[in-house]
Amino acid sequence: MRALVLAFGLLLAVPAAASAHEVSSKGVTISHPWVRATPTGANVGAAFLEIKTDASTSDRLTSASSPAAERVEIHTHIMDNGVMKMRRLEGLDIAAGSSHMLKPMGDHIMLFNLKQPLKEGDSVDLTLNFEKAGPVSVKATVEPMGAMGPHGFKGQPGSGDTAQHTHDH
Ligand SMILES: [Cu+2]
Repeated sequence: MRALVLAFGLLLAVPAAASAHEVSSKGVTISHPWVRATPTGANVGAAFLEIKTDASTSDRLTSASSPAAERVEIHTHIMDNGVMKMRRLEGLDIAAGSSHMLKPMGDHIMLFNLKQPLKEGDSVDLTLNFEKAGPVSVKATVEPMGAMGPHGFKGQPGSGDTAQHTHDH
């Protein structure tokens, strides 16, 4: 089933198949979850992903959790007197038929008190809790420090990523 869903996602994503990596539940689809690698000693990380909804589905992200961190919060960035600051959100409303991108300098998921540094190439389990869709669990890939997008973000064709995501297991 999982392989089927992934294969379907790849079909839809052509020609950007290199970055197909998504999980759906009840009209909500999470695409390309990723986190940034953290330096030794850092105990805070950030996760980014895209939340898409079907035309008839609106939902609200109410919380998130991860075994990799003690505490997980939904954050946004706001401008305060010309200074970019992070602010915690109680939730994130996603309108029907929309795509909401959590990305660097925008809304993001913050991981506090990491149990260990996030290493490039690893993956981190992340569960997003939606009001209607319920919990949606994804594996976020750990991208290099300073990355501004998920693997394949720049659309590199034929990256090893494609084969990896079509594995049937
Ligand atoms: Cu934050």
